[in-house]
Amino acid sequence: MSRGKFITLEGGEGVGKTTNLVFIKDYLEHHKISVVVTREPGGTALAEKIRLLLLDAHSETITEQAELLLVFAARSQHIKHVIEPALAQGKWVLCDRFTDATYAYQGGGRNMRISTIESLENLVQGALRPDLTLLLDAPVEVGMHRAKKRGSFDRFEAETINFFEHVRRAYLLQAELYPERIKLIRANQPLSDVQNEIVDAMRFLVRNL
Ligand code: T5A
Repeated sequence: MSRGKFITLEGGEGVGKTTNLVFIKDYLEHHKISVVVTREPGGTALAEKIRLLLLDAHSETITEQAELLLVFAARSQHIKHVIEPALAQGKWVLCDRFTDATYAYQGGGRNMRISTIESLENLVQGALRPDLTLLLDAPVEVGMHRAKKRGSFDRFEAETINFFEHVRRAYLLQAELYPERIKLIRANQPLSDVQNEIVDAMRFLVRNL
């Protein structure tokens, strides 16, 4: 049995990752592909607990190092218990955020050293990298406006516009560094146009089945 494909969705707050995850799952299943949908931080019982630690506001400040290590601790559980087993069974894994988010938020937003993130990436993931990453990009205000409609903000969403500008810039830099893997999707368009771009970006993976 051939190994499944690993697809990740990335982008700043409120750009439409969760909305389009459902669309992509339906698209792949229409092509008779068995899909596991998951998310980061999270995806296992323990990793979901770490997600709560990361997203909830606490009276004790979380250091930047602790935040980075928590993200990778959750990722380690997720890879071992969900992602790798599914790929080995020939299933495709569709993941709402992965390590590009760490480069964007902890690298760009928190200004942590890229070499530190790279070391943890290699330690935790070995050779595992996504086969395709769809980077939904929109101006920060557009995403924040959409996210606001949902109500209260989590610990990241409460950050400044400046923080999210750095996050966006770091995501775009990742796309420049890995043009083969990361496909830029213009998320500041009507949903149907966003989804047409997504289908175009996925076509080569599906065609090669
Ligand atoms: N994090 C995560 C790190 O710091 N480091 C890491 O390594 C990782 C993995 C996770 C947080 O953790 C941080 C980053 C994050 O802050 P999350 O819940 O995964 O949080 O991420 P959020 O960005 O908070 O998720 P959101 O649900 O806010 O955003 P989505 O999923 O991008 O947006 P979605 O689909 O919910 O859409 C938002 C609204 O916009 C509408 C939707 O209907 C919805 O109402 N919408 C559109 N409206 C008009 N036109 C379109 N094209 C639209 N597309 C969607």
